[in-house]
Amino acid sequence: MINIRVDVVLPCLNEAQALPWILDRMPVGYRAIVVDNGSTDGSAALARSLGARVVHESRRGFGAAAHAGLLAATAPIVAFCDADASMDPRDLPLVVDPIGADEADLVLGRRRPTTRNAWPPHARLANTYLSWRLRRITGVNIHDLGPMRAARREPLLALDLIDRRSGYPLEMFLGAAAANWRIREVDTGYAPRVGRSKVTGTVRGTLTAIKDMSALLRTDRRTPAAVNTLSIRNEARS
Ligand SMILES: Nc1nc2c(ncn2[C@@H]2O[C@H](COP(=O)(O)OP(=O)(O)OP(=O)(O)O)[C@@H](O)[C@H]2O)c(=O)[nH]1
Ligand SMILES: [Mg+2]
Repeated sequence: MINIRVDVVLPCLNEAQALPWILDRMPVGYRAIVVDNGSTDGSAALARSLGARVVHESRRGFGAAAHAGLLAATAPIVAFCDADASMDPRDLPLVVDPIGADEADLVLGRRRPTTRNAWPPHARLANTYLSWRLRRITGVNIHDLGPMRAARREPLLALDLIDRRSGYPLEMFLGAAAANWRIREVDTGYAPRVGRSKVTGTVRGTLTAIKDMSALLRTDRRTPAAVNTLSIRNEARS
């Protein structure tokens, strides 16, 4: 029996086309937790048939799915990876190993495009600007708020993340920085997604992401008042 060292949370909204490739590329000792966010393309049944653990989250939103995966995880280390084949699970040890070696508390994969059209120019620009702001706010030297990442499960739960939409990865980073975690960035590959684009490739998705992230940056999440504001905002959305 393989010892599961890492649970890999894969938020999934209609990613049946990408799942076989992703699940086939999980490193040994890494367990896939596919969080089905109300897919209508058979993603959940497919993931189960391919041996993944499947968790259901009915509330829409990237953060809702990612957090449901974190709550379902039991391994000491939890990693996150998009389920659209834009990221290669074989890169996961790059973010996990520094955590296992106790050299970092949060490791983020900086997306390095593997082809010219992997990352639309507007999304790259927005991300460059966001990273610049984050360097100024936190002093952490990051260049991308990459969704492939890893941390220890228990401290991550203790961050008490509240955002349930596209601000979740940002809130995790801000919470980790506020708690003085050792945050490290490593290069990871980024390929064109398989299947229809939902966020970055669409104007609506990009605007929603900018709105969610701007709201977080306006609030200082370290103060109780900010946490209350965030929680009220999230309630209003559901
Ligand atoms: N957009 C979106 N993605 C979700 C949701 N729930 C789970 N996901 C998954 O979260 C991951 C990231 O979403 P993506 O749609 O790839 O977002 P993105 O990479 O910014 O943009 P595109 O790849 O262009 O769609 C994917 O694996 C989605 O299937 C949700 O409610 N909305
Ligand atoms: Mg994607």
